[in-house]
Amino acid sequence: MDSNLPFGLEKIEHIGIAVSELEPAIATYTTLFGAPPYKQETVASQGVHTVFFKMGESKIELLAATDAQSPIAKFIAKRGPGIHHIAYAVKDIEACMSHFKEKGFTLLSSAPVPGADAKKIVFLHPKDTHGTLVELCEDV
Ligand code: CMX
Repeated sequence: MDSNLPFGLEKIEHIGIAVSELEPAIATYTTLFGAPPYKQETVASQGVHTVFFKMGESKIELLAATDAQSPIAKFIAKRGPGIHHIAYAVKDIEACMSHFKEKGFTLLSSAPVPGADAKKIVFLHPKDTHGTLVELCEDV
């Protein structure tokens, strides 16, 4: 279904999975996908080490905390490892932010911030999206 551009979510860009330890998780997902990750990147501003796997158009991002203050460390302490967020590609992130703010969603930053894999990103608070953290991302 085509979204009502420029405000809609276009497609799932990736699914983020919070892991306690990166190396065993990389080994597990390398076995599952039959291929190693295509990218590893630390985003210090978000407190995350990220590792990306690709199958066709689908991407999985493993996320490990860089330190105890990381949102990933807090997430794992509270809920355990597992699916952390769903990231959706959008065409115009600023337009989406204005639109969703007007619709009553809580944006976790007032402007897009740098994300992994050459994206600018923003999160919607999970309390507004029925318990799932939503990331909007646009290619830089
Ligand atoms: N998915 C679903 N619910 C989540 C969640 C997540 N990823 N993270 C937190 N929550 C829930 C908590 O369980 C809690 O629920 P209850 O009130 O029912 O207990 C509630 O949200 C508040 O959680 P909290 O532990 O008190 O944490 P904070 O309010 O301090 O922060 C959040 C929560 C989502 C605002 C924060 O984690 C955040 O800003 N996240 C966005 C940034 C981020 O996650 N960056 C890492 C990824 C970076 C990347 O992909 O590049």
